[in-house]
Amino acid sequence: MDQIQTDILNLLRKADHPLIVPDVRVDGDSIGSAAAIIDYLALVGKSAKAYISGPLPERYQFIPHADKMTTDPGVLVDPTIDLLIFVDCSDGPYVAEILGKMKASPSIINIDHHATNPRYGTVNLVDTGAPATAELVYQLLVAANYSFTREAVTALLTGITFDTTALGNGGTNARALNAVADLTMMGGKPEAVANKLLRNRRVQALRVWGTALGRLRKYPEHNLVVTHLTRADLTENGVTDDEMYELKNYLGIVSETDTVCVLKEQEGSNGSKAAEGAKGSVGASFRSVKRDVAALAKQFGGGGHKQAAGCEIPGTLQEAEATLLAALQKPMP
Ligand SMILES: [Mn+2]
Repeated sequence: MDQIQTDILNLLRKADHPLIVPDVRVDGDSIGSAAAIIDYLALVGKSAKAYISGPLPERYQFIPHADKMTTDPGVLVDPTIDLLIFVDCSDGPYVAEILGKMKASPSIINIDHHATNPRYGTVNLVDTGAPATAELVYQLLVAANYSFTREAVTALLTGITFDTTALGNGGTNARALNAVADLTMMGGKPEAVANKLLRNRRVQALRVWGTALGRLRKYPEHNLVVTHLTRADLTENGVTDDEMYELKNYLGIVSETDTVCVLKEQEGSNGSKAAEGAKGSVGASFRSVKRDVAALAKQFGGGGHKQAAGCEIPGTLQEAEATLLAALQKPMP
């Protein structure tokens, strides 16, 4: 066990009122990592909750300990909180926002695998070689000699499966395969997790995927393909943003170009008004093989991983695409 793991386990064991805070983006890795830590804390006699920024989307309802994840900001003002555990969170302003709402001044554990993590913790377990934060939590629990429950196994498989798109994307490495093999030996069901998390899409949602696929535009000079989704695509078909989430990941896996970009009108942007020049913004998600899309996203105030990143670009869909193409003309800063 290394020193950082020892320090984290000591803080977890010492804490009377720990609170877990997954990243502001509720996703399989942030939620799976949180669930595994809740599970471990229960074993050492602590009933911990996780504070999440928004309700759990339907497809995450199967996550163990979902009942201990709350959107109630009231949990943050509890003056007895003595430990915060951030997982998968490289978002400094979000950490500051959470701390700003608190009455207590707890110790902070920071477990993450993003290169852009600002290391805001009392203890920072930040490892960009990890395929998922859940893999770091897995290593931590191995170091703790934890006898993994079925719940912890499912939670950790969820994190790794999500971030590696079922061991299919560029983030998949030996550590991912090792952890998944080990968790499978413990009785985990990676196929079942992948089905719940990444497959089983509703036909309505797949039709909208089809619309987006039909709009693919290739920019060979940038080794890039771009597509877009309007708010109307979603509302007229009765599908949610969450149901579109995997589109960029599958495009990233199956496209011949280096980089894929999915542009999506943000909620609150009105397509027709935006077209008339009113304010609006576009979410841009990137997946790549070689290009550093984290650096690209950072130019627009976003971030992420080298091969998977995102940002928000002001303007209409057309304007956002033009802005993006202009940024690619220039050499990277
Ligand atoms: Mn992650």
